[in-house]
Amino acid sequence: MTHRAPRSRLGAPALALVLALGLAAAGCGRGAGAEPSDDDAPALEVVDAYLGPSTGSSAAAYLTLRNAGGADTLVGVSAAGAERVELHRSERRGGLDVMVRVDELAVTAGGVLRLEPFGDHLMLVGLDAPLEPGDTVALELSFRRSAPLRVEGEVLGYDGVLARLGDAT
Ligand SMILES: [Cu+2]
Repeated sequence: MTHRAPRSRLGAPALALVLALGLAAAGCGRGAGAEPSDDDAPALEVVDAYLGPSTGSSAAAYLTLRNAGGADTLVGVSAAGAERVELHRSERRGGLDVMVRVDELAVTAGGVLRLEPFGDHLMLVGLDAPLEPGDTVALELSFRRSAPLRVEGEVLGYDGVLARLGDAT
């Protein structure tokens, strides 16, 4: 991971990502420049969880997982008021952007897993009731190594979701 960004060629979103990655690496240990290795204990933190408004009985959820420690894997998510939560990966296949349901998403040592619009994301399926801007939803994330993490996500309108793209949170 490089901390030197060629500023002239990077737009704001790319620069924000570089900064976020730098912060994660800086928080990883006491020793300067000590990168966590895969076998170190993971040190996960969820920041900025939010959802889009529901369409039908489903809704997309987004969050950022920062890992200041060793490698881990997100193996499942549950949400209050939803029958289940699927992990979706966005991939480009034959010139088309498609969503692929996956069983797990990797969180690399010292890395950041971003679940964001047009990228990998969560999908709440089988909602009890429609989700509208201002609602909050309790999510629980399960990992292969770490204890489960609970987080509250706020439901945003579509404009609010799009405004998060490129945010350096
Ligand atoms: Cu999806």
